[in-house]
Parts: sequence; structure tokens; C-alpha cells
Amino acid sequence: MTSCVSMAAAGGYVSVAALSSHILRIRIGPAPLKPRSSWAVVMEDRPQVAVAVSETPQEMMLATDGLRVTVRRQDLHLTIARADGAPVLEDALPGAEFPPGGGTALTKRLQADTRLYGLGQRMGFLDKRGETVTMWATDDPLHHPGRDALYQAIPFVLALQPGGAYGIFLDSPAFTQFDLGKTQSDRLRIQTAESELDYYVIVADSPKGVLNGYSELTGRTPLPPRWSLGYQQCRWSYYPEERVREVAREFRSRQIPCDVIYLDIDHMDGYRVFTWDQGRFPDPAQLVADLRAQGFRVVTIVDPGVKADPAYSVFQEGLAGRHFMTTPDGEVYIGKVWPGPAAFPDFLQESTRRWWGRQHAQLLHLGVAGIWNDMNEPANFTDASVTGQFKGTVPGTLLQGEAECKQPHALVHNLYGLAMASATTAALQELRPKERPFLVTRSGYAGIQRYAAVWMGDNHSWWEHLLQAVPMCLGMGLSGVPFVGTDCGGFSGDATAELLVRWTQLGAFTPFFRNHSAAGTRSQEPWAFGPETEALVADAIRLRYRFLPYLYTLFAEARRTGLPVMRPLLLEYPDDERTHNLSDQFLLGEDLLVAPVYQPGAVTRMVYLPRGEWVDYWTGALYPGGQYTVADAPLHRIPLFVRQGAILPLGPVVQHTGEPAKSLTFDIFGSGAGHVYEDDGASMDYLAGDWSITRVTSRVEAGRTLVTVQPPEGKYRPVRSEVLLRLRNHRAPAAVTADGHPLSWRLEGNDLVVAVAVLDGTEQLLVEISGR
Ligand code: MIG
Repeated sequence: MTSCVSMAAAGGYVSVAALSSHILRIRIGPAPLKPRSSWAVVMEDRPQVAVAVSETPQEMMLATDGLRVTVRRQDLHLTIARADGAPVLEDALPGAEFPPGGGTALTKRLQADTRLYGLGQRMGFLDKRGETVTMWATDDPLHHPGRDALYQAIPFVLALQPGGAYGIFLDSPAFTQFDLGKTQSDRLRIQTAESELDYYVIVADSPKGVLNGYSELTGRTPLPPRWSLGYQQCRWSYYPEERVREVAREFRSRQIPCDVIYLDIDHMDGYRVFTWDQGRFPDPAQLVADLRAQGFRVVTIVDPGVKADPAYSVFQEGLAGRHFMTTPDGEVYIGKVWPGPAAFPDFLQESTRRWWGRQHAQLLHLGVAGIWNDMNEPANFTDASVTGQFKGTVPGTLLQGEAECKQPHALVHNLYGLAMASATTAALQELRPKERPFLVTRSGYAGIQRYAAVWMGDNHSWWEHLLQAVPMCLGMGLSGVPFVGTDCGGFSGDATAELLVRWTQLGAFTPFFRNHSAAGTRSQEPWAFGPETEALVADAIRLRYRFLPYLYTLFAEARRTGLPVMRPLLLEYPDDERTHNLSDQFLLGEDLLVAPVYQPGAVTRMVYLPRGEWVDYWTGALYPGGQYTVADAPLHRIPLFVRQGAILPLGPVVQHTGEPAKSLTFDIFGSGAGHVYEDDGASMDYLAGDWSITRVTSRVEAGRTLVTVQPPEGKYRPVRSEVLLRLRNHRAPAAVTADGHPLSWRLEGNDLVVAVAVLDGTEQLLVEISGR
């Protein structure tokens, strides 16, 4: 049996395949469809999906357990409905248009209430309906509000409408535009420069369901090394090595937690990738080892441009191995980036990916812990004569790909960062098979989440960009990429003390948490603005470390489900219209509502609390949901609310993640449930079952509270000295017992803290707290 139907008609050639009961692949082209490989899609065509195919002279139909697809023979017009007949998505025009100038387009009808999200890295608010957006990886150093294409190009749109949700992923790495109801308010039009359409439709009951399907299709983020969830310090650039050592010393002597220090481009010899400036860094191995002894990891930048210097071995090897992109005449193309004249590896060639990957051996040999890929759109300092889409990048006519199937760069542009990331991550895995790789990238395409964390590039030290950080990161999450963050404090321009405090408070709750700033701007290390600011910034960083067990548990969930760590409220409350374009607050997982302050001088801010009850994390005050409230936000506090019913796993403040975190606290908010996921945080052993999940439930009854700690599931057992239950808003109890034996307790502010036994057996622990 086949899960696919195909046919030719006046409108061209079409094939419709069911990858699962709710995921369809649709291809339409002007010529017979040839097999086509994808860089984004990892989901196998599953022939076992049950489909029923039928035909009439007018139509061809394909039905799965969940969907019914009808294709009109006359013009390939396509309709998708649920199994019960409820319409989901319908073409507004023939199934595909082939404009005379080249390219292909599809046009779908939009229902009046449909909201449109995702679409990769974008300026502006969450709902993109009414806009036109472009997919074209671009190094844009000025993210003004009207900017369209930025570094990440992810041609995926997530639609929320009454009664359900769907996603459309057009698998095209060429120049692509989505008209999201701008030209005609009831039409979604997608146009690519490619000559055929290859797109996927994912249908679900909710946005979560769509993300589930989309991430099954394009892959999920493996668990990152735990250290990469710690605080990270960057600057363009820290050099010479004494400066790096000084930064490290400051963190430790001031007791400000930090896990990573970055080396930006000035560590290299004349910006030659994979080299070191001997004067500035005479002994990188020793430097890295000394920092490691203090608990720091070092991440170095690797740009794709290879200096066109005949005496430079990487350039020589690249030429000899035919690794660089060439003009149609076969000449190696020389552009211009930091090292001056430079050649660009063609990562669409497998031999090039392996060659490039091998270069990393030198860095890893020196002890470098992770890699930072920049300039991989690829950026190119073009002159004023280049305008339009090729401004700032390489010419579209360059040839890329394996010898037998070269393609013009124009058609594969958006793959550059993804293919470079795939080469890098594969190399890290191969060179250090026992360790989880860490890569952070600027550019990417659909599927980038499988290889790298993504930071949002060159923002400014502007309050407007602090605010913009929220929907930008959320939009990436709605595009399948959970491991995201922004340059805290802002990259270009000068931070102020207050901006740094507020941005660090936000950054503490973004998955990737790095402070970075541009050359020539004011320093913005935590201590750069004096002791008062330092204390506030340090507190925000410490709070991050307290929340690490919760954050890590969310990464484990992201790996299983594809759901983002940092979530817009609409993901959890899609039927609450007030969440639909709520772009200045977010949820970390399901339980923690984060409302950053993004205005100078503000000491309160409006927060929307969705249905249920919410507890002010700082005061313990309980608020009914389904309403706006004005939260207190003095400079030392970022408004945080916890869902009543949550149980959050929290850790101790450590100076870096390598310090043993032997104590685990379950913060208990009323009757509810929670869990913690744990593993060694570093190796691949979790893939072989070396992990654990500990579940806790609580029940508040008249006169007593019962808390159950389940024995851990899974093989992994952390080194642990204490487990604490913290019952928020609890008075002194009459008695606390575990299976009849008294337990010691103490009051801390409004909270009752109970120390319980560390569980490693198979028995559950039942704690009874009597008297409220
Ligand atoms: O053209 O390596 O986004 O983070 O510090 C600027 C220097 C090149 C851009 C990156 C930024 C980095 C900077 N790079």
C-alpha cells in the first residue's frame, strides 16, 4: 500500500503523501516530480500510515484517520478537511501558480479569525497577520521595527483558528515571501523562487499539537550540556589573555555565577579562522586549562570566511580540496569579510563538511568547550553596487552542492547557516563522542534546532530591543527552535545601569543566557556600573541558577515534544483571545509566568494572568486569573507569577554548574503536581536510559496537606544531600510526619520548609503536614 497519490493535470504535476494521520506532504510542479532531498525534514515517509485513496473523473481523494484531502483534476485545487468533514484549509486559487518570471506560488484561504505565528526570527509582535514577510538569511546590524528578513529564515507558519490549528511548512531554502493576508485579507499567499512547491501541512487541535508535528517533521533539540544553561559572558572582544583571566577572576572574587567566557574574532591571527594571535594568546591551552580549573568553559567564534592568503593552510587546503564556492566559470569566489579577501566554504558538499569539521580538532585539543558560528548567512561586505537581496551576501550565481548536482546559491541561500551548523555539530560529536556538543549559531533554516542554540544577533542597548527580545524569542519557539536568547544588555550602543539590570532579569529566564556587547561600546559586565547595579545584576544571575532544575526539566520536555521552553501564553491558553497577541510576557514551561520590565523608571507593570490562580513568586500573594493586574516591579525584582497547583524543582545558588548542587527543593504552590528531570548533564548516557524523573504531588485538605514524593523513575541517581519541600504560604504546622515518623521543619518568611529523606529506593514517601 502506498501513502501517496500523484497525478498530472492541466495545472501541472501533483503528489500528496501522508507522513502520519495529520501530516501531509504536497508537491506540485510544472514538470514530472523528481525525488528531492531535504535539509530540514527528518521524518521518514511512513508507509504504514493507513490511507484510503479514491478517484472520480473530477477529483482525486486521499484520506487518513484524521484528514481528507481532495485535489481537483482541472486545476489541482486542494482542500483539506478533518475526518468528520470540518474544513481546515483550502486553496483560494489553482493548487499552484507558475508566474512567467519564474518561481511558484500557492494561495490558501484565511478564515476571518485566523492568527498567524512563527516564521522564524522576526521583529514586531507575535501575530503576523496582515504583514508580508521574507525568508532570506540576512546580516542586518540595525533591527529597526520595520525590518523584515533577519538571520534566521524558517518558512513555517503556525495558524490558530477557532476549533483548531494548522501549520504550513514550505521546504524551500530559496528567496520566499509569505503574504499573510496583506494584499487580500482573506488570503495567505506563499511564493518561492524555486520552480516547484514542496510543502507540508500539519493539522492539530491546538498550536501545541502543530508544534509537536512540526518538530517530528524537522527534528528536536537534543539535551544541551548543562553548563550551556548557565550564565555566559561575552564581549567583542576579550583580549589579550590577561584580560580574559581578569574577567574570570572578577566573577569568582565577586561571587557572581558564570559558566562560560567567549572569545570573539580578535583571538585569531588576522581573523584567520582556526588560528590564534600568538601575541595576545601565547598559550591558549594553558589559558583554557586555568579557566577550567576555576569552573569556566571557553567558547570560540568560528566564521565561515577563509582568508584568501596563499600562505594560510586552511585556504590552501580549501583550494586543493575544491571546498569553496565558485562562480559559474569555476573560479573560486573571493568576497570580503573580517580577514579582508575571503573564500566561502560550500557546506552543501559532504567532503567540505568533513574537512571543515576536522579543523575543529585543533580547538578541541586546546580544550575549547563549544563553538560560536557567526556571519553564516553568509555575510559579505559587498560594495554599494550590489543592491537588493544579494546586498551583504554572496552572489546568487555562485555554484553550490555536490559535483553532479550543482545549484546556484540563490536557490539554496537559506541553508548556509544550517549546513555549517550540521558540519560543526557532527565534528564536535565525532571528536568528543562522550560529550554533548555545544554550538550557538546566528543563521539557520528549518531544522536548525537539531544542531544549535540560536542567539538573535546584533540588537542595540535600547529599551525597545529589550522589549523586542520577548516576541522574537517566542516566535523562534513557535518555529520549532527552543534554545534561544538575546545579547543581554544589548550589543550595539551603550547600555545603562538600569537597562543592564532589567535585561539580565529577563535573560535569566531565556533559554540561552549571554551578556554580549560590541567593540567600542561601554563595558557591560555585571560590575561595570558600580556596586549597586552589580548587586542587582548578580541577584538576577543567581536566580537563574536557582531555577536551573526547572529549566533543565523543560529542555528534557522540549526534546520529547518539540514544545518551546519559553512559551507565549497562547500556546497554553489558545482559547483565551487575550493571549493571542500578548507579546510582552511569557511562560517558562507551563508554570512560571515572567513579565519583564522594559521601560526605564518603571516600578510597576501590567501583567495578564490567564485563567486559574496565580501566586506572586516574591510575596506569595494569590491572584485570581483571567484578569490584568498591576504587578510591583521595583528595580530589584522582575515580576514572576507561579501557577497555583505547580510544584517547581529548584536548586541552590552555585558559582558554576560544575559545582555540586546537592540540594533540591520542591517549591509547592497549593494542591498540584510537578516533577524534575535529571541526568549527568554532560554525557550522551541519557540516551541509554541514564536519567531520572522524580514526581511530587500535593493535596491540601481541611486541616492538613499531604505531599507524596515518588521514587525516581529511570536509572540515574544524582549525588544528593538533601531534598526540601517548601510549602508556600504555610503557617507553623501542628506536626509534620513521614509515614508516621516526625520530620523537622522550619518557617522561612511565609513558607514552611520540610527536609525529607533522599529517595533512591522503590518506596514512595508520604509526608503529612497537619494544621494550617
Ligand atoms: O560584523 O565577531 O553578531 O555577536 O561580536 C560583526 C564580531 C561580526 C557579529 C556578531 C557579533 C560579533 C561580531 N560579529
